[in-house]
Amino acid sequence: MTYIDILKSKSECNIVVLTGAGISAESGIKTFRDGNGLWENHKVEDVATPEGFAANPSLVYKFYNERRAQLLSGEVHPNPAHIALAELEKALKSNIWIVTQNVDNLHERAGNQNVIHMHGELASAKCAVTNQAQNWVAELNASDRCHCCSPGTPLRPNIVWFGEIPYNMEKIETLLFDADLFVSIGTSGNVYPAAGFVSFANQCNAYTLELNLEPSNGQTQFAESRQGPASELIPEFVSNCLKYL
Ligand code: BJW
Repeated sequence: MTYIDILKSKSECNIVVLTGAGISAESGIKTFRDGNGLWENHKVEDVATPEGFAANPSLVYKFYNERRAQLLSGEVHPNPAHIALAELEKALKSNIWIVTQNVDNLHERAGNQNVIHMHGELASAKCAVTNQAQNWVAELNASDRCHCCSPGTPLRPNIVWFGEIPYNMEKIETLLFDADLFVSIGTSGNVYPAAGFVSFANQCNAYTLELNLEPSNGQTQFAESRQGPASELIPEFVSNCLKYL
């Protein structure tokens, strides 16, 4: 059996797509685990933990300022994988949700509206006290203040770091519970809770499909796994969905 048999058997199909850094790689955004445990030459614990931020806030602001600037520079654009998923949402209306671990905004720029950013967003900052988020496209520095407290308190990047609880977990669980098809794209399966979604989707009787450049850590848990670049695999997947749904 393949996912095409599932598509053929359903008149309506609830699809949940989990995306990771691999879907944005061909847009020019580096993935996380390509550089021997270093992200842009930094140790993970220095730039992606609350402890790292407390120890050296300037380094962390600079790290995310550079990544935000790259994202908004005009050099980075949605690639054919993002664009295909947006076409699918347009055709299926409310039956597809993208749960992304990515902090870029390429799904939205391609046209998807049903997007959940479980690890936060680069183009946003949040109050370090209330956690209230606000759009942020400029440089973010220790002197910037929120609008929700009086007097304003410092803002931090709106990123979920290690040890923090990802966003919208209840909504994600509900979507997985109702899913007929769970598709994991461009993620190594190293980081929880996202790495556990395949197991939960299996328990909820969804068909599970992995589309990744290489087999992920959790590959054996998927009913089906296909390898290749997202810019090829995703347009092919979407074209089959549009053909059979
Ligand atoms: C292509 C491609 C192409 C390349 N086409 N494919 C021990 C056991 C279990 C869990 C833990 C544990 N110890 C600690 C934990 C928990 C911890 C964790 O998982 N740690 C692991 C490292 C072990 N997790 C957490 O702390 C999370 N919080 C949490 O668990 O809270 C508890 C809780 C949860 C739920 C309910 C209640 C309580 C928080 C995790 C936050 C992760 N944040 C980051 C950093 C964001 C900052 C930033 O962006 O700088 O998010 S980590 C980083 O990894 C980032 C990513 O979103 C995430 C996932 O990475 P991803 O997307 O998979 O990227 P890569 O690079 O790993 O893989 C890319 C893949 O693409 C590869 O496979 C390539 O082959 C492929 N590829 N080109 C297709 N063209």
